[in-house]
Amino acid sequence: MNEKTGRLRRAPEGFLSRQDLTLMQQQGPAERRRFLRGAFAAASAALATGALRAQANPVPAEGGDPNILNLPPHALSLGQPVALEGYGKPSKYESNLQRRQSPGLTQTRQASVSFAPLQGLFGIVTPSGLHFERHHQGWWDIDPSTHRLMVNGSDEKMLKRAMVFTMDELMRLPSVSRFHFIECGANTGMEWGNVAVPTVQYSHGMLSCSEFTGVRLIDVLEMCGVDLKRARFVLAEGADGSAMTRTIPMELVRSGQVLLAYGQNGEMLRPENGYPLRLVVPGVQGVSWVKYLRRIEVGDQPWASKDENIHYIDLMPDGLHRQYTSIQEVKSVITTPSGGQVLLDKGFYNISGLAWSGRGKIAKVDVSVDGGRNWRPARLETPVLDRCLTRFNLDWVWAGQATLVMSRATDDTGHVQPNYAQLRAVRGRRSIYHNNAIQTWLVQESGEVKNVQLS
Ligand SMILES: Nc1nc2c(c(=O)[nH]1)N[C@H]1C(S)=C(S)[C@@H](COP(=O)(O)O)O[C@H]1N2
Ligand SMILES: [Mo]
Repeated sequence: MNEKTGRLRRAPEGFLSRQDLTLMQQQGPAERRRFLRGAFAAASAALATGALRAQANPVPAEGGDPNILNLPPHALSLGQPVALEGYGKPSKYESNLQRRQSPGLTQTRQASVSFAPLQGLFGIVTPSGLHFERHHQGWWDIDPSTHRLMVNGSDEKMLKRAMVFTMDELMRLPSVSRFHFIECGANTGMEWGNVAVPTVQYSHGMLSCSEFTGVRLIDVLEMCGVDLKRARFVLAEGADGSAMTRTIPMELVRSGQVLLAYGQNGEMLRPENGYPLRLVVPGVQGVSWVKYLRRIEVGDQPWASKDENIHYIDLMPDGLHRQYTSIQEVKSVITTPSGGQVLLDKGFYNISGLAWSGRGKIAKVDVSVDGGRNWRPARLETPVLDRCLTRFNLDWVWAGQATLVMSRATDDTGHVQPNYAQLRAVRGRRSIYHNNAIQTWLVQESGEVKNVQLS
């Protein structure tokens, strides 16, 4: 296990031989199950014999007769009592799993970002305390009893009744819960020119996924008497000092996907993620998911706000900037093995990663362990949801030589994740936003994993 970058599990020694595993890779799922059963039986039989006994529990007394087993303290006395009240925390042994800032990336800690430790997460949900953070002017813990959402039109014709809602009023309305990913448009932005960061936390960690609960924006606009023939865009405005205003096309709102969200993973939003109210705009770059949401305006043209003119625009090879490219295109990354981790010995490993698309569901993820010459389909774990992270896994036997591992996702609209050569041919190398290129990790002979790019 690598101290800084999180966990990597390792098969006990003598667990499966390399020949066995190569054989296993060539077999179908039924044979694979039989094979793993057999291998486990052999491993547990081995536990009874000397070498592996120290791993068993109870443990032998130190310096004593190895055949007399002493019970460990946690089997001899009472455990911790339940607290009278309290909020649960992770095990102290998991204290390395933290969201982290990239040292030197930003000049102030208010206009900054912390990255989610993707290398240490399972499944698709990001624990709320590990959700990445991106603030343009620091975060706030706003009193929900004083917070208000105003809904107005840019003129009277757009919307019959401008309204102001309290949180209590919003939470009385019909509510929906949906799992979605949020990815900052600048995720992987440091890697446009060359390899710049060592780990998946820093290369892809401006990405998180939660179950969001809230009210459909379209329902609230209809309460206010929106004229859907005139209204073509909405403006979302945050209550922090960053003047974070974003234009969102009405088609997305009409589809019922855009939410006024107050819930995240079963509880209220975390302050860092916009408590008490944020916009959820599935598939669209994070900047449009306005936090501390205080106002929605309905209009018939884009507002061309600061963050739509000087930021979150794509610098193209001809030197011009492209605006309003807000969809997060199909993308994937292998989180195990990934940069900064170390494989302790050759043998069986579960390659695992995440795939997502701002256009729909993930249809397929292919994995290559030879630098992109051959590809094998990974298993997509359920649930596979619309505009949501999808977990993929693949059996792999590392033979101990230098190996290039990479993943390539395809979504259900047919979009395929590009490699760097393809992406740079269209977008150049000097952009910041919307880098969805295939990520390559080099497993070195030493077992150390490095971030690399294939030209
Ligand atoms: N009010 C407000 N909303 C905001 C921001 C902000 O600074 N202020 N940052 C935006 C950006 S750039 C991103 S990527 C997401 C990040 O959401 P998170 O901090 O919950 O991960 O929030 C967006 N919404
Ligand atoms: Mo962002």
